[in-house]
Amino acid sequence: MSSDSYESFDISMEELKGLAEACNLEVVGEARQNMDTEDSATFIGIGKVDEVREIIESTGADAAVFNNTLSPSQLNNLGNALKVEVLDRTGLILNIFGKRARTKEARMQVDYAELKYMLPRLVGLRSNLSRQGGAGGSLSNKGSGEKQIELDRRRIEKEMSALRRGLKEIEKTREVQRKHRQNSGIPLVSLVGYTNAGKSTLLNRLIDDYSNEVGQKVMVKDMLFATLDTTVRRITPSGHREFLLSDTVGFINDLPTDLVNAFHSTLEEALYADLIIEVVDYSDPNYLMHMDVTDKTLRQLGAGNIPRVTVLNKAEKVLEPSELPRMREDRIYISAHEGIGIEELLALIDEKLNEAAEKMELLIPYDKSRLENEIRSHAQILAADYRDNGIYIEAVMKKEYVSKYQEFKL
Ligand SMILES: Nc1nc2c(ncn2[C@@H]2O[C@H](COP(=O)(O)OP(=O)(O)OP(=O)(O)O)[C@@H](O)[C@H]2O)c(=O)[nH]1
Ligand SMILES: [Mg+2]
Repeated sequence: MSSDSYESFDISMEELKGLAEACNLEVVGEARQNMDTEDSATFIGIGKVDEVREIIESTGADAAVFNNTLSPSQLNNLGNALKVEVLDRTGLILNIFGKRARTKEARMQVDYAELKYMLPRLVGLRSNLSRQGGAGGSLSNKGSGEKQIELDRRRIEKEMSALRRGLKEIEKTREVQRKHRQNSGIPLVSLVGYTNAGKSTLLNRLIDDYSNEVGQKVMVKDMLFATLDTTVRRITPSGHREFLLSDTVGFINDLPTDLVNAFHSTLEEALYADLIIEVVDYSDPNYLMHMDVTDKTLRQLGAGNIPRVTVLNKAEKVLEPSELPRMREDRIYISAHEGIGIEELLALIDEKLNEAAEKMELLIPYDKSRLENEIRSHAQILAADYRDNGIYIEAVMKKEYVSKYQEFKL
């Protein structure tokens, strides 16, 4: 039991059910164990193993899912004792990601994480196979088994390094795209938050109302980890500054480290944002814990200091329509699904982006004309004109650049 209290353990078990459902598993029974120290062989102790076996026999379950990370030998021992597929939390999340990955990058990231997960578990896999084959336990066989494991290990390591190389290549392409985006001077706003909070719903809502890319909506589903890859769309709200909006993989408590590492390039998308929109499912009783996890994850990624707006979504389930939208400093209560509070959110985004940027009118003398390209590389150009006395530029640029061009200000 990794959680520090009964309450958080309950939440975590509830979430485990959600994860199992996202994996197309129906939950038919549950057992709990409370021990000071875990059992090194079976994690839950032999008495509890018997209890779980009884549940499996009476319900006809095909799999047993554990809420903790199990060691390779624990997975192996439990598989032998329970005679069904045994998954731990990491295995379950990997399974969901494996089912859901669509783009080449997501696919490769999941493959990599799966192989990394499998590597230390090879011994168990092999011994299971040889037992099933009825090879018996003769000593000569043991030698060939070890050799086989060694071969498997080498094959997997080779595959992993090929994947790593492939991912590096994709990362390079992504960097070029990012540079290109930065050069456009259009600010980047990133949707982040706990899985199932409504990030993709909000993106779709904004695409519907404020984008030319209406045909390019993203998938919305009432399940954990519906989105695995990153989508960026251009939003052009009338009367406000346009911006690019990105939607990416959601966060969850105890996201396995291997997955965080594998998905680092996808997750770090938030690092390059001018503004982060943190989407929260306000109707979820655990929304404060979700905010905590999101905050920790952002800080882990190094995105803790980026300006942030918090969107408390699904608020129509909790508050009366007359109370919506509600705003409190950098928090706004909306319903992405019902389209309530969208205008107000856009105004807040605009305000936040403007806090970090300034509109300037400049006149650059012709002997300093190289500055024109420099400005174009980081600012959004609203107008440019080659006049007799210099190059006139009207641009919106980040505050940090403003002082550099002070002497050319009109
Ligand atoms: N009642 C209500 N439901 C909402 C609202 N916004 C989103 N939903 C529902 O919440 C579920 C999850 O929405 P998504 O947009 O897929 O959530 P997400 O944050 O992108 O989730 P992942 O991609 O899985 O991380 C869907 O069933 C949506 O229809 C809302 O404002 N009110
Ligand atoms: Mg989504």
